[in-house]
Amino acid sequence: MRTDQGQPILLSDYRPPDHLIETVELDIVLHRTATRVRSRLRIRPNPAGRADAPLRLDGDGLVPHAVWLEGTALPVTADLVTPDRLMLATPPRHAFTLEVETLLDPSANTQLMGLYRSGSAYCTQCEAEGFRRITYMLDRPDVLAVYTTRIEADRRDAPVLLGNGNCIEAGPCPDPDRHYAVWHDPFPKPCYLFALVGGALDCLSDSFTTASGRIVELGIYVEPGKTAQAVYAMDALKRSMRWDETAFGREYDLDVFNIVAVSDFNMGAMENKGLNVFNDKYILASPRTATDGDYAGIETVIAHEYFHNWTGNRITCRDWFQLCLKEGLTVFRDQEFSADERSRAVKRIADVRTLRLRQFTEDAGPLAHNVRPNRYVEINNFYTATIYEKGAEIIRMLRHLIGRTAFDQGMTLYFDRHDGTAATIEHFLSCFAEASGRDLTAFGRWYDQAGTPELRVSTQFDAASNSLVIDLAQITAPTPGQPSKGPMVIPIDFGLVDRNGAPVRLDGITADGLSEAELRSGVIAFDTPQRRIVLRGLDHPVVPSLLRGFSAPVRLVTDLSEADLATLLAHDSDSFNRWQAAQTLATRVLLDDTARMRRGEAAAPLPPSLTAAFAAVLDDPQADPAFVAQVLTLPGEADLARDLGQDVDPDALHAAREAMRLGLGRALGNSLRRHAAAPETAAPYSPASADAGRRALRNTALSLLAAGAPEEGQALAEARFAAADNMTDQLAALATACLVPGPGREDMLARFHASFADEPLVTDKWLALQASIPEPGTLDRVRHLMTHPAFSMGTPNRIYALIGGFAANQSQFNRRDGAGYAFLAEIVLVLDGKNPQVAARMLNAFRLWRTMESTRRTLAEAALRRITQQTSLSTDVGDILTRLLAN
Ligand code: B3K
Ligand code: ZN
Repeated sequence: MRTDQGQPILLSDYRPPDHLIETVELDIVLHRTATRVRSRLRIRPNPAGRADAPLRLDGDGLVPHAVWLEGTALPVTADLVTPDRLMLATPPRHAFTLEVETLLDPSANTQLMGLYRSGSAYCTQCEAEGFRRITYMLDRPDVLAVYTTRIEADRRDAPVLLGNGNCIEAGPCPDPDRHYAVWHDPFPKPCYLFALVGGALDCLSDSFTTASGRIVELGIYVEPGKTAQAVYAMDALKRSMRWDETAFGREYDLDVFNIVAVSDFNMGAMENKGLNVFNDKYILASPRTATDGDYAGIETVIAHEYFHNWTGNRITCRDWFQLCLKEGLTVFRDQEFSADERSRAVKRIADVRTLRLRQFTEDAGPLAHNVRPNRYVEINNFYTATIYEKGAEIIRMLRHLIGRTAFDQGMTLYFDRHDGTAATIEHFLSCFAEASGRDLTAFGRWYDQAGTPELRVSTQFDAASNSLVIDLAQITAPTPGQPSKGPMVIPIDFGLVDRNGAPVRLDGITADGLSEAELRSGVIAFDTPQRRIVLRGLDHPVVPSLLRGFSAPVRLVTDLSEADLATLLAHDSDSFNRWQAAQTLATRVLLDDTARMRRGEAAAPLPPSLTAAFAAVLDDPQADPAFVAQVLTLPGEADLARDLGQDVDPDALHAAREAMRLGLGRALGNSLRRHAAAPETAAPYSPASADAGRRALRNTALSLLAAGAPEEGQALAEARFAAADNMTDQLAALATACLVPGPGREDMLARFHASFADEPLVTDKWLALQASIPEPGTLDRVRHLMTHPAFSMGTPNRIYALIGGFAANQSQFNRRDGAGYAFLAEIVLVLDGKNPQVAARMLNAFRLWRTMESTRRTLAEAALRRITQQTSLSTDVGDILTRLLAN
């Protein structure tokens, strides 16, 4: 445990380091329980720091053995070194060398930070502050050093030895059972990008020739026997490398690029320079074991980590407050990559779904924070949807506002100017201000003001004057620590559609309240609390299509009529807004029905206009199947809960949503049947997006059909389950079958598990699916599954699947008797002693507890307070708890 626990770190306290570290030479002798690390640091005073400052290196639970200053051994006393820091009160005033030897036990490292064992391999995770668990260091991202790493190990224990950069030497040790490798990374980097791996791993090799002709050796290392499952990841890697050259002009810069897949990993993957380490969930795929969604996830994460080589590694962050500088930008880049590789419209819809589910929900509760926080207690708790997803939205808005040309110029300027440095948001924004000639000061508020702005729009067509009046208003509700908010610069991409669905050209109309540039570009830069826009010269009524492509991360509240929304759903040239119109129509009905259910009434019959609108999309032979599947997927229960905002009864929400699924299932039965029963193509499985889209529609139609006609749906699901030649269809069929209680589903679950008992990643699907069943028996089922040999509290993937799956099950986690809350509290307490990062992540399930109706709210609070009673909570869990419970 660290001693600086619980002390907030403030952005306003930032000072440049007093010392710089030029080189780090590591000599690491791997051993399962006693790894020896010798570190040799070349340190010099920083001219930009304080003169005569002491040197304080960070450590975290280290066992120091010896320290040498300029070759002379120093006595290892507590003045000099403790497990958590190494201090030289009066370090030399010139450059000097400090050597330290520490001893580590990788097998005992259950936090999975620093050096640890996963399966039969040694691996590391250093971001954010894991390097200090390996050796003493100025562990901050603005200290950039050149690393050389010698790794030695028993040949049988670790035949493969990998490090950052290029391998410059390798060979046998004098003891013939041992060998070593030396890796050198010429690019100065912060220590959070350090990595090493050792183990018995198989390698899938390939190569890539960069635009300028450099040949890069590519390797993906996996557990023995699994290279065939890394083929798709390799393909995604090569496509990512090419795309970054064409889209951003960025080439790869080392002779090798290695990826290692491990099965114990706290998050998705890590962008260590030249040596990415991945959760194997984002590498391994075969048609038999991975769904279309898994393939898409692999493509995204491979691209994301690869793109970090420029946005994150070559240009890193000055301090952790600037985390979105690399994360938001890199998410934006991976989203663009996937949009180019797949259907742009469908990708945008999927990204916005994620944004709303994860980020809007975070923004709506006690864990809301700025995209650039100004304070943190535990930085690991800030790898959030706000930093990542909202961070990416800011970049997207910037491009909307200044246009593609200026955006591209700004990016080039950023790469040229800040390569090799640790930068800030100000550095980044000023490149775009220069490139566009615009003042981006007000826009910069997106980084420093939390909360999701609500954009209210009311529209009125005045037939007498042939004009459309649009009133815009924006308001952002208070968030923790920010009681009052200023207006944001909201880019509103807009167009007009006439009542027959034809687009209305903007060049024939005049406008009040819109600048020439706004009218020409079709993007309103709405930056005041209110604005009235009057569009004149319209000879017939029109429907405004606002926020096209979801041009800003705001909650749009419109007064458009059902008929207008139906027009947009049927005809808007912007696919996103077509989908959005369907979501808005459905949400209105769902929230009305929820209120009805709470009054003890039944759901109202579905409005015929709604079923007609859905039917039209479903029956459109021209429509992209993936798009149709998105339209048919109703807003989730968590989204509806967030939209309600208070006095939430998850049972009523669930019932309302099920009632609508049943209604749609019945009303659209014939069309759904046609899609659901559409024969499979004879072609072998391909994860390509067109094929995936067809499967998505077939399976979504099946699920909706089963809601309206359970017996028929169940029979179809069972048949598909048995006949499927790929995991996508098989899992979708199983999920549909799981909604109907009875021996049928239990039998399918058992068969599924038996076929994939030796595939941990498929076991995760099996666990998650059962945890998501919206029935009161689910909690007992989850408890029972925790005793299953396939489950382990030591493996994050298993925990995310079973416990995380349950926490996402709105009606069951939020059970009215509080048993779901009590269960999660129990789990958090057990996990905290083992892996605080994962424990803190699980605690996030409580982020909307205050919006629940009062019985649940009281029970949730009691569960949270029970956790606080535990002495010796980790900083990670303590920080989240404090914020969840703050008034
Ligand atoms: N940068 C890592 C995340 C590290 C999380 C540390 N708790 C992965 C990524 O965003 O690419
Ligand atoms: Zn990232």
